[in-house]
Amino acid sequence: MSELNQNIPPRILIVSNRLPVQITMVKGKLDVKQSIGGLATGMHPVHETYETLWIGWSGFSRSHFASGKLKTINNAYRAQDCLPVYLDESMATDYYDGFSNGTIWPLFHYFAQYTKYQPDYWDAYLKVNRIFAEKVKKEYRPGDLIWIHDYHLLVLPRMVRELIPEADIGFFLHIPFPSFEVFRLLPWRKELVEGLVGSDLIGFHTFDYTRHFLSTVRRLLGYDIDLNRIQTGSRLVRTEVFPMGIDYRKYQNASLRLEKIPEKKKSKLKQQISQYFSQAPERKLILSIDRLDYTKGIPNRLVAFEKFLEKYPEFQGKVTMLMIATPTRDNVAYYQQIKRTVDELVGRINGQFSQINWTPIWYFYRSFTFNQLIELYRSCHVALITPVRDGMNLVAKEYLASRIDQSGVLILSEMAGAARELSEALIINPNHPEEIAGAIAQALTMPLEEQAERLSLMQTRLKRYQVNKWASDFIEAVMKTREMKKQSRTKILNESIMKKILAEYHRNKQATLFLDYDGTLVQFKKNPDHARPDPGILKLLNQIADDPGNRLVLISGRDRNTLENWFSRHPFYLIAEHGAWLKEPDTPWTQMEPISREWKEVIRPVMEFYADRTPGSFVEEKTFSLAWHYRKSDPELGAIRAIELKDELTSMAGGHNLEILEGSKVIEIKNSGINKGRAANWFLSQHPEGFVLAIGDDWTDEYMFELLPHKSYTIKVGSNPTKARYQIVNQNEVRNLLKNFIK
Ligand code: GDG
Repeated sequence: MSELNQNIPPRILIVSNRLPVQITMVKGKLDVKQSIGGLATGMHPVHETYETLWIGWSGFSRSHFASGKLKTINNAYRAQDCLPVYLDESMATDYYDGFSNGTIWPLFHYFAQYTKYQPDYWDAYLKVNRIFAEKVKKEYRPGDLIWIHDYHLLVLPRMVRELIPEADIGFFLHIPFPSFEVFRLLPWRKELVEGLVGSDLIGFHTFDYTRHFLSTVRRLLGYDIDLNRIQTGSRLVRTEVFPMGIDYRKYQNASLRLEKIPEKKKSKLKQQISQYFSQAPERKLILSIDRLDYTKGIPNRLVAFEKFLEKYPEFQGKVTMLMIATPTRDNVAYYQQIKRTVDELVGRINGQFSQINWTPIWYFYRSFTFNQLIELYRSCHVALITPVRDGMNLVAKEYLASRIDQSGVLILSEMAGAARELSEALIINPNHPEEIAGAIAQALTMPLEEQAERLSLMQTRLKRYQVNKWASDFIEAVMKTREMKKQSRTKILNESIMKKILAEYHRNKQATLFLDYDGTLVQFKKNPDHARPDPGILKLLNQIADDPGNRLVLISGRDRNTLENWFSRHPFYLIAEHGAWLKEPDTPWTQMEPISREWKEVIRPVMEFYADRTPGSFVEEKTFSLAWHYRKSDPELGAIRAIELKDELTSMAGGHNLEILEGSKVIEIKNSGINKGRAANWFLSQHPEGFVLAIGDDWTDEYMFELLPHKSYTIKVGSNPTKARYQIVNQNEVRNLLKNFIK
C-alpha cells in the first residue's frame, strides 16, 4: 500500500466502543467471533496494515469469567493486538444501551422523540469514558497516534488530553453530526463538544456534518473559526471531511471467486436462489440489508414496496424482496418496537400478495456469513437502501463493488452520507413511498447499458477512495497537526526563554512595556463595556508602573474616552485608537499624527446599514476610525455580514487613503498609516529605549511585532500564526509573566 509509506506513526492506538473480535470461552475452548458493523468492517484493513493496538469493550464484566479463564482470554486478545476493557454490567447498560444508544444515537439521527435525557445515563457515560482514558494513558507510548472512534466516546478526547497533554489525538465520527437546532436539545451539549475539541483533528463523513459541528462549536463555546480550524485559545483543532470507503478489492475478489465455483459445488443459498429463478427466468430480486435499526428506514421501505406491488401489478409474481435485518441492540425498547413493526408489515404484505409459488418478501432476522452476503449482492438486480438517516452506509458501496458483471441498480436514500458520492444511483427521499415505488419500477426496467454506465462511474470512484486511502488520509492529517504543533511549540514561552527575557530586563535601567488590553490582559467579553479592568489587573499594572525604571504603555484600539475613564488615574502611558492618540501620565491627550476625518461622512451610513440588518451589532465611532462590532450577533450571520462589509469597504477605501482592520469580531476602518507599530516606534523615539517588551493577541498587534526594533521581546497571546518572537497561551499566563516585572 504505497500511500501508507509516508508519515507513518510508530503505532496507532485505535479506541472504539467494541473490539473487532469478541473472544469468550465455550466448553473450555476459546471462541472467537468477528464483529459485524460498519466500524469493524471499515477499520479491519487499518488494524492489519499498521502497527496497532485496539482498545475496546469486551462486551462483558470482569466477574463474568473465572480468573484463570480471564488470563487466557486476555492473552488471546493480545495475540490479535487487542486490549479488552471490562465494564460492570449495570454501568455498561447505562453507558451503552442508555446514553450511547438511548440518547446520542437517536438524537444525532434526528429522532428527538426517542431521545432519553437521563442523568444516570450521563454519569455512566462519563465514568466509562474515564475508564477508557485511564486505559489509554496506561498503554500510551510517546510517538503513538491515538485514533478514537464514534459516538460512544465523545468526551474521551478531552479526558485523554488532560492525562497526556502532548498526545496526538484524532477522532472520527461514524454517524451524522446533527444541526445545532437538534443538538442543542441535549442538557450535556457543552460538555460533549468540549470533549470532542480535546482532539487535534475531528473527521466526519460529509461536509454537512462538519458544517453542523463547527456551527455548534461557534455557538456553544464561542471559539473563533477560520475555515476548518477552531482556535480554542491555547490549541488549534482541525476538522476535515473523510468519506469512508470500503475494501473494494475484497468485495470484488470475493465476487469473482464465487463466480468461478462450478454449479454443483455452489452454496446451498446460491442453489436456492437459482431454483427461484429457474421457475420463471424473468424473475428479479431486490436486496435489502441492514442492522434492524429504526434509522435504516425499513418500515418505509416495506410500505414503498407494497405501494410498488399495487401500482405496478405486472411485477407481482416476478419480483421478490430479499430482506435481511441483522439483530442489533435488542435490549433497547425502541428496537423491540421496530422489530414488531417490521414483523407485522412483512406479514401484512406477504399475506396480501403471496401466490402459491411466489412470496413477495423473504425476511431473515439473523446475520449471514461474509460469503453469503457476497452471494446475495451478486444475485440481486436491485439494492434498495432507504435509511431515514445514515452517517455513510457501507452496504451501498459493498453492493456496487460486488457487481462484477456490470449489471445492477442501486436505489439510495438522499439521507445517507453515501448519497453525496454516489450520485449515479437512483436517489430517493425515504419518506416518499410513491417516489420509491417509481424508482423500483425504473430500476427493474433499466436497460443494461444504462446500468453499466452508472455502475462503472460509481465503481471507479469507490476504487479510487478505498478504506485504506481513507485511513491513510486521516492518519496523515493527524501527523500534519503533529508537525504544526511541533513548529508552534518552538515559539512557546518556556522557563528558559523567560529567564533570558528577565535577565535582559534586569540588565537595563529603563524598560518599556507595550501591553495591548482586550484579549491580552483581560478576556474578551460579549459586551465590550463589561471588560472593565478588575482590581487584580489594576494592582498588578500599578506595581509595575510605580517603578521609575518601567514605562508601562497600554496600547489599544479602544477610543480615548474609555481608556481615560478606566486608566487616567493611574501612572500609565495610554495609546488609543491604534496609535492616533497618546496620553502621558498626568498630561492631556495629544494627537500623534495630523489626520483628516471627512471620509467618515461617506462610510458611516454604510456601516449603519449593516448594523441595522445584523441584530446585536453596532457601530462605534472613534476620533479617527469607525468600527462595526458583531460579537453579540448570531455568529454565522455576523461572519457572513463581516465578509460583505469588508468587500464593500475595500471598494470605497482606496480613494480616501483608508485601511481596513479585521479584529476579533470587529471590522474597523481608519486612516491608513495609523497602526500600533508606528505608534510604538514613535513612542520609543521620544523616550530612551532600554528593554522593550510588547504583548498582544490580535491582528492589529502584528504591526507592533513586525515594526518594533529587532531586539524587542514580542509575545503573542494564543496559538495563531504570528510575527511575534514568542507565544503564550492565555491572559492568565500573561498576568503570571507580568508579575516578574515588579521590582
Ligand atoms: C455505522 C454508521 C457508517 C451487515 N449485516 C451483515 C453484515 N453487515 C455488515 C455490512 C457492512 C456493515 O455491516 C454495516 O455498515 P453500515 O455502514 O451499512 O451501517 P452501520 O453498522 O450502522 O455503521 C454508518 C458506518 O458506521 C461506517 O462509518 O457507514 O452510517 O451507522 O459492512 O456488510 N456482515 C455480515 N453479515 C451480516 O449479516 N458478514
